[in-house]
Amino acid sequence: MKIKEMMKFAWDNYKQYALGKNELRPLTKNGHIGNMFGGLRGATVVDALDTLYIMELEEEFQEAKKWVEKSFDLNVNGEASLFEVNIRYIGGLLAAYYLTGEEVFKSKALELGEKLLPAFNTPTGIPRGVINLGSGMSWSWGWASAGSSILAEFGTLHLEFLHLSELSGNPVFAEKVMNIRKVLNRVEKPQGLYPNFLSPVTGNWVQHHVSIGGLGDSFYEYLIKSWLMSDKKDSEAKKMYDDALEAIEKHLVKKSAGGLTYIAEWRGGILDHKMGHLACFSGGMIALGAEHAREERKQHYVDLAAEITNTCHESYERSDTKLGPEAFRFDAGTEAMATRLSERYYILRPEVVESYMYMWRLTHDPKYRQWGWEVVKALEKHCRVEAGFSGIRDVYTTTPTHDNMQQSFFLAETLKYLYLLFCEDDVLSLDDWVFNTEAHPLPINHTDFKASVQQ
Ligand code: DMJ
Repeated sequence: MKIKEMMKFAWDNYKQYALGKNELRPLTKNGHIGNMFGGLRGATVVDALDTLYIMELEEEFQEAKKWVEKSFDLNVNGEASLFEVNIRYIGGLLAAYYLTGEEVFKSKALELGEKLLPAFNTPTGIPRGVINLGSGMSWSWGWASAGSSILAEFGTLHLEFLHLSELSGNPVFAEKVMNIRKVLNRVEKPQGLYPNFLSPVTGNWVQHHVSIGGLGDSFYEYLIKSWLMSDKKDSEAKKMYDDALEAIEKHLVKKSAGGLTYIAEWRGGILDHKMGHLACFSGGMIALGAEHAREERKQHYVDLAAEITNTCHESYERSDTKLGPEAFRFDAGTEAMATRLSERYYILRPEVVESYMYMWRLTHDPKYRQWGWEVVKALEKHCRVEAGFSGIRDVYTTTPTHDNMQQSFFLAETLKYLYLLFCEDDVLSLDDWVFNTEAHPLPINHTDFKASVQQ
């Protein structure tokens, strides 16, 4: 099918021009290393493994596996993002292991997991955002206020770390993430909301900025998914999710003059009527949680998920390329469009098609497949270049400039979710798998998940 061909094209070009680098630069036909993964290389290989496997691109999967076996070096030095290494590398390796049973993926995941542990050596056990994988030294992002750690970073470790404990028999990984939860349960939440910045030294919030988009997003996602992954035993996670969603709905969910439902950002009680592309994952998250809500709330959450997904679709529909901007606003007469030049770009992000996939599985309303197909066509028209796929700098022009970057999450997430949107529901059934925030499938433990909920 078409999406499989797109994946092959993205992979083949990465392999030809950038194998062993982190991403492909499709215009200049070379590789990009960047500074997110310390000295680690091959982000696109590890992110693509499970998508290649699921799409039955057998030869390409073997090429990727061979690279992991022969060339993936974990003895590196350099400043890595704990969060990015966890969601892309650990998540990618774990999913590849669970799908194939190949030991190499498991042993690399465990070895890398060990290297992340020193980041948790702080007074509260809340990890710092940056770690040197060689020395184990860790520190906070320079841009994060007052040495704080970021909610969406330290709150997006739970799924992978429980599996690391499960596979290694070493409880330390589970202990680290259960402790994060303890700290979060202790601290007072303004209006029931979770701000984005927390001090790893005091365990207190550093700023009262709340967002379901960047800096907050996947923390909420991992609450409901932790509960699902524990086969619905981790009731603490479910309660945290239910309470957080209720507070978000009360304080952040708004309807525009034109009738579009959106989730605003909150700065110490003042609303910023803006929604980031990243926040568009929330339609899918709310859909995923809806059937497990209290009986009288179920339909309400199905409707809310559908409305948010519709708003995100509108942000695509209102652009000339039919791809959505990085952020869109609802103020001064604007509805679901970017108002600032700096927010008009699209970097092959997955969140909107992610929500289409969940909404499709929940409702089987054919419009979600139609919307997904519109995205396929737009990607082909505006992002496909001679040697791969590229992001674009302005979604509001039909002759956009390319950013010369094929993000690894395009292979891990965007193409995988599009593919699953057109598959039968039993391909990676949501009854058996949860997707980590980089779309790497992790199995739900239907038996006894030792590490998960006992502490
Ligand atoms: C991905 O790495 C993950 O989906 C993460 O949760 C958010 N950002 C990118 C994709 O946009």
